[in-house]
Amino acid sequence: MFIFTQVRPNETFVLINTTMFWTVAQNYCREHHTDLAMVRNIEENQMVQNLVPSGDRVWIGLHREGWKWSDGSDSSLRNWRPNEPNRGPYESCVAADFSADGQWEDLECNVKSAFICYSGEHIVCFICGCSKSQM
Ligand SMILES: [Ca+2]
Repeated sequence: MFIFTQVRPNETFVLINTTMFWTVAQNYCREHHTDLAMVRNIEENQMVQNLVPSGDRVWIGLHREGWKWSDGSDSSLRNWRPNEPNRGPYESCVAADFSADGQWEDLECNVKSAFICYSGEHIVCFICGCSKSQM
């Protein structure tokens, strides 16, 4: 069973309560939804928080290559817990920790955790027809 919350029109966050490695979670999201969730501002952090039981930790779509989102876009939000990120190349994947209001910590990617996907679809219509592209 999925739990959804609306992010924007045509965009939702989805909590997946099965624990997986970060890269497996990313593949799962890409296969079944759009990608791991991008938490781009405090409002989106709050939406994720609404899905996650307090105290739980969930993978989000941020990783160490310049702290970019799973889709390659830069993260302007920085929401690290105090003293994070803290272990350099040993911890390259990011989880939101809801024992600390969803603040981020870097973890080893081969930790199993529940995670948040998002589903989004951008539909562009032209006179000659419609094309769908994923946001
Ligand atoms: Ca860490």
